[in-house]
Amino acid sequence: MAFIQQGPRLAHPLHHDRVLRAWLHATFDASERAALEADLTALGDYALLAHARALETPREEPVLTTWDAWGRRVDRIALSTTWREGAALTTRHGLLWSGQEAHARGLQRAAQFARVYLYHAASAFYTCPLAMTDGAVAALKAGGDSGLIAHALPHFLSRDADALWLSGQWMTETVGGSDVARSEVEARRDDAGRWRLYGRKWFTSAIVGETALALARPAGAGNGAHALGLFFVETRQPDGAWQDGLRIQRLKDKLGTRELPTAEIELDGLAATALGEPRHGVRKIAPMLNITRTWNTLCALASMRRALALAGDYALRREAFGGALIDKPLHRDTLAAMAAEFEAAFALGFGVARLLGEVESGLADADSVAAWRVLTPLAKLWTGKLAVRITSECLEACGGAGYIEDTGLPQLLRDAQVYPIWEGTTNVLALDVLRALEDGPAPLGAWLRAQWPVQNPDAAPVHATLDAAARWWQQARQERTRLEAGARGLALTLARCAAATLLARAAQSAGTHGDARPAAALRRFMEHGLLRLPGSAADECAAILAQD
Ligand code: MFK
Repeated sequence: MAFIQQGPRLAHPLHHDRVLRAWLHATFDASERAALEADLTALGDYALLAHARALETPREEPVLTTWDAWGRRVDRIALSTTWREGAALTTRHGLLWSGQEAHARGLQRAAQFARVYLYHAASAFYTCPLAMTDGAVAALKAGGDSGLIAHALPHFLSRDADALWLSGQWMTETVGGSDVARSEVEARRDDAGRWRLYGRKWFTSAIVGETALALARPAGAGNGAHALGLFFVETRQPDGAWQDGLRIQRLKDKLGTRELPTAEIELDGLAATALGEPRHGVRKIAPMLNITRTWNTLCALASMRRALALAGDYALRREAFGGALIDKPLHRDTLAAMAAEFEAAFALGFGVARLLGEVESGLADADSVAAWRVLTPLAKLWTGKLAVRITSECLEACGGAGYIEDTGLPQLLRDAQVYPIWEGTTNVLALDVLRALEDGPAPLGAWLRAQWPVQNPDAAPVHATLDAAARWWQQARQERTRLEAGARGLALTLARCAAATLLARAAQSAGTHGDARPAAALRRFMEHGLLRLPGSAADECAAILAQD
């Protein structure tokens, strides 16, 4: 009989993820773990089901129907099965509400993001509107409008699927998604004094959300970010029809995340509520950005983990050149190199999630708050890039099958390409790191040093790299162009130092239980190098780019 290769099989994402299990063990006490277990197991079960379904059924994509048969404008969006299951799973297993529960040690975000990590790869990016809804909770809380908070938060954090509201984040316009200070959508008061929005939003994920936070410029307010307001809108009328003044023009034809209905919309008098004075909209939406960037990080980790799990399983099943792939030294080395990078990224991503909970609970001191502010964009930018690299390499580890659609593997790479782009590109986030590092990298360096387990020999190269980063910043700060040009290198260096530090803590904790694997991952990660600062050749950009 002709040879038929077995495809990779997905093991239970909770029971067979040693990195996650060790982290759960190190973070929560036994009773907390027992309380979490039911949700995490159910989300892992769902991941298995969704994976099998995706392989067996034709891929679904959202469909926009603009007009009904009788000529009425309806803008109806038909969603995929996974998306239709999203609200029930979210509310039942606490994808949103668990992040706001009080916890004596501020671990509510850690518990929430463990759920996100298990759900994401199965969710067909239903996690995108969840991220934005979570961000809207933060922005509304920071805005302090008690009426609006009482109106919206019980829905955002509902445990009842029928009561759940999702929120969009309407920032990006035709002028772009990075320099949002140029936003053109206008806010005007109507005769009754009510704000109404006019103009086009060019990229609105989660268009099916019942609400959104929108940046808009009050008429006559002038240019720039300070002259933008932040507005809360409700998208639906009580009977479920769209509000007057909101039209879905088309769904975006994206490289990946194709089950996610991202839309272009036209606003023609949509009623809106200003969050406080309609000024400083970017400052007001910033709390949302930091939350969605944390989701981005955890979702990037989840995608990496899924790709590594499949490539790892494939290496056990695939025989070539007289033996299993996993026994081929070079293939094993390639997988181990990726796994070490992933394990370091996991330590950083979950470290940021945990820190977020401590900050929000008022348990973090000023140095930790400052560290969290910088670590959030660092984690997002590094994990976003790493997800593309790792998913690409995992496809290659499956050979030609990795390039064939109905193995389900190519989608991993297409989807991963979104992580470095949305919620701030790598370069925009590197510049945000400069913004957050006001006094340079030295305070973050000091905070990281304090996290190291005592007398750990791996600390020395990390500390030396942090010193090098601080020296580079001292020199580069004299010349803004140099500082900006090197911002990505600085950010990647700091991200790797932070990841090494947090992985060292995980390794120490695992070591007390006789588990030497995280320590081995740390050594391998350090071997890949920490330093990514630009060298002197970077000053020759203009010469390199010059054309005849
Ligand atoms: C599954 C996963 C999840 C996620 C899915 C989401 C899909 C959504 C798709 C999209 O919408 S993609 C488009 C996403 N766009 C962005 O994320 C925006 C990217 N651009 C930036 O982040 C720019 O850095 C920024 C718009 C913030 C720059 O604007 P400005 O006006 O040049 O910034 P400026 O003047 O430096 O900052 C304005 C204020 O905000 C300052 O405060 P003050 O007014 O008090 O001085 C800043 O300190 C503050 N700020 C900016 N970024 C902040 C921040 N504060 C805290 N945290 C931050 N990250």
